[in-house]
Amino acid sequence: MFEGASYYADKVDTTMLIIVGISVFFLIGIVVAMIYFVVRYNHKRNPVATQIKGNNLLEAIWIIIPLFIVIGMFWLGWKDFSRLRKITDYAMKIEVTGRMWKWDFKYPNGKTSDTLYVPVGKTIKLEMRSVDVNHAFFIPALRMKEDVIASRNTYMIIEPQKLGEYDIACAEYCGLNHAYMYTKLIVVPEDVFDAWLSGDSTAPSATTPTPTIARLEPKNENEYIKLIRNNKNFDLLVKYACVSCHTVDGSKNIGPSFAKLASGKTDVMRDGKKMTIDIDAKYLRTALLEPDYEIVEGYSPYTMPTLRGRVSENDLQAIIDLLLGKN
Ligand code: HEC
Ligand SMILES: [Cu+2]
Repeated sequence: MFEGASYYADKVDTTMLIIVGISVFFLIGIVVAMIYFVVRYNHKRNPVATQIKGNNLLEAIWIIIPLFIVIGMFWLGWKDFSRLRKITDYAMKIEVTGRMWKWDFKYPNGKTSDTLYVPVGKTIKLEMRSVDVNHAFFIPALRMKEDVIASRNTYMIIEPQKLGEYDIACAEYCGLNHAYMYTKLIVVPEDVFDAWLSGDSTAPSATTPTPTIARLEPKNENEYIKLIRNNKNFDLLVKYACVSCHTVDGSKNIGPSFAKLASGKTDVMRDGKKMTIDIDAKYLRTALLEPDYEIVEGYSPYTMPTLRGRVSENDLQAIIDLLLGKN
């Protein structure tokens, strides 16, 4: 189906599939029953109409069962949506302005753009307003849509978890050039985003490399193990239970040993493709926040829990520095 770029998108897809499944089930059931009744009780076979006066038990059943089914559907949609709506510890607020016929984005430091750039793995609040008529801000890859209404502020919380470029559209007919209200959501690694936000003139694309990213220089494995063990933040690996899956001494556990990072490179699968990646701050950040984006060869996805939402930026940076062999 269409690509989803957040956990929320996957949940929307699941909810959607369940509801479509229930609908198809009843569609088929009702049509089959209808055809059966048409054939069985047509005028030739059943010349004298049968009068049925009602059946309280049957009526109660077909009120109560559908009631539970629709309450279930409501619950499926509501539980994650309400969680998302209530998030208050977002990392950044971006102002979105809809106008005929263009979107504008304004970042916390005052920078503006007409393409929406966001760092991957962060929770972002979009505060939206329209300066003219009603529009609707729609990001299909995130399965998110919200009206942008003249004279009222609305908002949307997004948590893009996958690097890439995604469509943004206006989903409410707003005049002659409504169709021009297409732009892009560009999800980039956080350091790329920071460099762009703080004034780097070139607009990043999802794959822009940055010269500033700290790299892990290849090291002798024993030397690297010593660096990790002696790091002042070693305790963080215990605090976040990393060591229950990763060893430091090179032996294999549920996850690859941290000692294997010493070579400065790692073999991973991304979207089913095998590749060798340099170990740098960007790779590690993604590995920690989006463990299933790149899977280390020979290991299973959906095993490593994301640190997203349970780590402070300081701790996250400290773990990355530690794994880079810094002090
Ligand atoms: C439940 C087990 C589990 C826990 C807990 C866990 N990981 Fe992982 N980790 C894995 C597995 C499995 C892989 C390999 C599959 C993958 O890439 O997701 C992995 C991969 C990694 C990689 C990529 C390594 C490489 O060779 O490229 C890094 C870095 C990493 N984990 C760091 C951490 C850190 C830091 C923590 C603690 C905050 C942690 N992990 C917690 C299971 C775990
Ligand atoms: Cu519009």
